[in-house]
Amino acid sequence: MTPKNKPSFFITFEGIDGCGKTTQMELAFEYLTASGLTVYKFREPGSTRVAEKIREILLHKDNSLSDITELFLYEAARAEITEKEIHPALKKGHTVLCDRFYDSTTAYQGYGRGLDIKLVKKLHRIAVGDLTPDLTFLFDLDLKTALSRRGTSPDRLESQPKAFFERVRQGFLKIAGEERQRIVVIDAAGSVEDVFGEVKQHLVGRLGLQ
Ligand code: Z5A
Repeated sequence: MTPKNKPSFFITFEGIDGCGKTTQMELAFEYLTASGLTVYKFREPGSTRVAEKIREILLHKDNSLSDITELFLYEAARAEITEKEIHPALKKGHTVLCDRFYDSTTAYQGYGRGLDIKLVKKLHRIAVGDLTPDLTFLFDLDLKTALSRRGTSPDRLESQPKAFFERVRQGFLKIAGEERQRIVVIDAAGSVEDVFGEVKQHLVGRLGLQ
């Protein structure tokens, strides 16, 4: 597979936890690298020294945070990774993969916590300027299956009630419905191989791989 001349490409992987997005991002990384692209992969929150510290605060289950504090911390971590890692890689013409980005904040803090969606979206712009993913995969999965794929010791976010995750899932689907050009909804209930088959088709089409 040879990539056509594409200056840079920014791809994000979204969905409720347990949907399999991290597994799919790893496969996409291997596939795109083998296709001859220089590919960087990051995770949110995290991927810089400071953002990883913010991640610890956000996920430690002994920390009690107000909804607004939580929102600011996710956006702060995002401002860090955007300025220090994502922008520089894109400016060099590379491909960037990110495990979650601002759609997660819209879904979790906006639809999940019930914070004002317009305010949440305003903060995205303060955190990342005009950066928008070129392509977003939303891995949609029913809650029961997603929960069965999770580890055994839940972090602060994973300890939320089921109704919270149902709101988050529906929130993600609403966001995807509003941005059909950018966001591809993938049924994540199939095997790892079947799900990646679909991801790969979109990668080939959107990145002009041959
Ligand atoms: N959060 C937020 O609230 N606001 C924000 O703005 C952002 C995040 C950016 C980050 O946690 C938490 O922060 C997250 C959202 C919130 N919390 N929740 N709840 P994280 O980074 O530690 O974890 P995660 O992103 O939620 O999920 P994850 O653990 O990385 O899981 P995943 O990416 O969805 O799935 P996976 O790791 O690829 O797979 C999970 C398991 O399922 C694993 O054993 C796989 O081998 C298995 N798997 C994967 N695919 C399949 C298929 N197709 N079939 C069967 N089994 C599979």
